[in-house]
Amino acid sequence: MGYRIAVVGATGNVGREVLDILSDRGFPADEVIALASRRSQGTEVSFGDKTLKVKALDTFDFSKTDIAIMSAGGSISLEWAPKIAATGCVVIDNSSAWRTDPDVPLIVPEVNADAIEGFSKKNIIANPNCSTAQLVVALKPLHDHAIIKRVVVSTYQSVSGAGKEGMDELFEQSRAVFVADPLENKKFTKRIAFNCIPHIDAFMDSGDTKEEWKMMVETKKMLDPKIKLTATTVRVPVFVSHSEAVNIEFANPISADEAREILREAPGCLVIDKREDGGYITPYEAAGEDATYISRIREDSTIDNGLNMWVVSDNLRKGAALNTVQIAELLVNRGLLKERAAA
Ligand code: 11C
Repeated sequence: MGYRIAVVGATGNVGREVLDILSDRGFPADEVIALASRRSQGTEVSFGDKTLKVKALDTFDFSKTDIAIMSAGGSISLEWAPKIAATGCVVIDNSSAWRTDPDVPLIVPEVNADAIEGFSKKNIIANPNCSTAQLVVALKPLHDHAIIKRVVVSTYQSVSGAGKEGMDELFEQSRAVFVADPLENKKFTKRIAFNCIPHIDAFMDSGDTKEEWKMMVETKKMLDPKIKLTATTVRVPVFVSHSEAVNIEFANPISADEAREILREAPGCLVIDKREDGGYITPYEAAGEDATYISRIREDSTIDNGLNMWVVSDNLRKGAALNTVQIAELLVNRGLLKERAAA
């Protein structure tokens, strides 16, 4: 027996990716429904070799739907996730709206799959921020081995993290540079073409941005509240895939060779780490792929038990769409949807 699954925000970067991944991975769905705002009603989106007509979120009846994967932004999610969840449909939410709610599990299946069991308090499961998701996939197996005390991470985040408008702005500005047209900043605060911007999301009183804060609180929630983490998040002129330079201090000794072997065996991780020209991954190569790639693993000789590494993943896939589909698969594989599907 298959499930009925709705994709909310189906016309956006992540929503389209969710539809592709549901189809590619053969998610056991009897019906997939594409939903968006009334403005997008009637738009066509692809689902495998089929085309789905987008329906309006605000008139859809969720009462016979098992799962809603929401990628429509925080304010839509704050308003709609509780209403959808109240019908008995489980919400898997991609926005930041519910991540810190103690009654909402925040899940990366390779990291904290067991925490999903608590979803029934609100019937909502949160998906982490893309820059946190790839980081915790790489940190978890190392933490299990040598206990992480502190992480210092600098990110190089692609414009697709800012949605389709972010991608359009990089494209338009790059074109304008070549033809000597004036450059317009709409989505980003400064020019992104041939530049980088050390500012993602709103500034907080501490001086950190919300993106930096999210990496800290989400890592603690999913991995270990004792881990200290500080981040500097930077937007770079790359279309897809976030990269991260990560410095880790462990409680116990761990060599670069040991870390490489542990990560080679770890779920979701792919080590590409040869100390030669091109023996590492770049964001361009990770785009469209599912893995979290790890390169440049080496000891940090300035501290005891320290390692450096370079972590790259497709932010639209592991950071968003793929992870939400993996959460949906976890619900199915653990039998957590059984009663409703049989109803
Ligand atoms: C970016 N990481 O690259 C953000 C996008 O909290 O889900 C995802 C924001 C979030 O701009």
